[in-house]
Amino acid sequence: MHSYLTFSAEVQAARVSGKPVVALESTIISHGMPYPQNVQTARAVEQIIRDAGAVPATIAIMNGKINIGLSDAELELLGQSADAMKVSRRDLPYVLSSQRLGATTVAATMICAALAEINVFVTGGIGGVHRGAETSFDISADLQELAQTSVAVVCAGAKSILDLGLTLEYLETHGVPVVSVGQEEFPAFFTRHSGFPADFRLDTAEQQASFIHTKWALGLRGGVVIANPVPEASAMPQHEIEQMTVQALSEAQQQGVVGKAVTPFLLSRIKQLTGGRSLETNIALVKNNALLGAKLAIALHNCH
Ligand code: PSU
Ligand code: MN
Repeated sequence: MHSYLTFSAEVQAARVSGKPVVALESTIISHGMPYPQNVQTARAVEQIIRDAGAVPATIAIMNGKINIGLSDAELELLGQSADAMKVSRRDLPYVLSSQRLGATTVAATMICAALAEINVFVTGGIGGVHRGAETSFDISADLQELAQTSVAVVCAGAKSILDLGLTLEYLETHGVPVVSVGQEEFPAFFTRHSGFPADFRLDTAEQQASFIHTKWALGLRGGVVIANPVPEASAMPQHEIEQMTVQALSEAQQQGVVGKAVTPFLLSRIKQLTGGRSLETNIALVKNNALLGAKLAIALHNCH
């Protein structure tokens, strides 16, 4: 096993006894939600996975190591630290070699999960092709990672701060299957509807696991997007989100926000504009994804 990896006692025990493990990202903790809701949510999400019979492994970079599973103190440190670096693929060698504190994005969490032989990963929303990418070239490294790293990513779709049509086109070009759960449509994170169909609909964990197992058994490397719509009762009104997204996008442009700062800027601005409501939606959908991820990890475990 890779010398940069270090496992929590809980995850190490799961590896020894062969229990299914579910990876969780940490940018959602450091850059996606405010303290203390971020730490509370991270703990609640881990507990949902345990209660469903799998083992949670929140991933972050600390002291030159990739931590697979965090202790309570480590989770608290990450949740409170103002200077945790947002780490995607290109940032991994820097954060490790400089011994900085790093929170992993979807792309970096997939890389670390694969190194640790974990094949199911739960998050809120994936990155994608940004609106206006034809001039900004802003396309999340998450999409390239999905193209090449063999981890199933459970999410609630992607936020409409992105161009969801172009995001789906990009995934198609790179051979990444997009599977919706319980509906035909690709969900848009805060809402269940994007106006775009997913590639396939698979409602049960067994169907999803069989699909993923088949992909990898064929030697087709790369990820699968499992898009699990936010529960109806927790979804936000479509027009409201769209209005705030347009405002946040224009502010980002006026203020010259570029590069890796774009996504955190938009997420935090939308959070402010919706008051606490978008945060409640965000927490509900991550919990909903955690349950699905645990069931999927168990079903995939039984495929082998
Ligand atoms: N989208 C969300 N919530 C998030 C992110 C995206 O709805 O927290 C985070 C994830 O960590 C994702 C990253 O991998 O932002 C994408 O950033 P970028 O667009 O800079 O690649
Ligand atoms: Mn970007």
